[in-house]
Amino acid sequence: MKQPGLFENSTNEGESLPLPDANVTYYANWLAHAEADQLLDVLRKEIAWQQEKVQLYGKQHWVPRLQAWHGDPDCIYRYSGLTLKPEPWVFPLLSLKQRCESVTGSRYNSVLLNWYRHGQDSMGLHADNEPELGNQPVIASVTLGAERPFIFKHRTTSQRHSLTLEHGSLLIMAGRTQQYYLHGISKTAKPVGDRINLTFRYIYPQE
Ligand SMILES: O=C(O)CCC(=O)C(=O)O
Ligand SMILES: [Mn+2]
Repeated sequence: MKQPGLFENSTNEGESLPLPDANVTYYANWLAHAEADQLLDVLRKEIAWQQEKVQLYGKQHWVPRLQAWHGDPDCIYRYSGLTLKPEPWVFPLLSLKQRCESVTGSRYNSVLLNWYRHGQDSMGLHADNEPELGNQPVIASVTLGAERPFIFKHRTTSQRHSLTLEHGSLLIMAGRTQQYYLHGISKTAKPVGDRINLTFRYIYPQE
């Protein structure tokens, strides 16, 4: 997966979202446009994308998107009833991880990749609050490709906030965000191109 020229001159100031009880920072154009294009292309081709099945109310359903999980060998992740064993770190995921670490000052040992092929691919409202993520995880989310609204829903007030995640952007969810909010990507009937999202996470070892 060696690709020279990725990740050049790509930094800007983050903006803090006005969400009560949360700590969310958004960096538009975190990656320069050309490198985001190149990264999207590389990930489409080089990642071993899988479509998982989950059990819901006794019925098997295809997850409406493609996924991949990379990280340190001991990072076993249980997610919506799935147990994912990681693929190893490869370029450019490792470089991207290191760049996320330098923005947040937190460490990551794994990344979940999601490929939304079209408007019918989605992710239901959920929180990244599995026990292995620990208390108040700092999640770094990189978006490439088509713009889709990212929805936050406050768990008690039900207040919603929609944020369009742009090509090459970085979203950091920290503090009490997972405790107070659900988030997700809805389906849309509009014609939209494909989108890849990467969420860098730190998984604590489980006994
Ligand atoms: O695609 C996105 O922006 C969200 C992904 C997400 O919430 C997750 O992987 O847990
Ligand atoms: Mn999530």
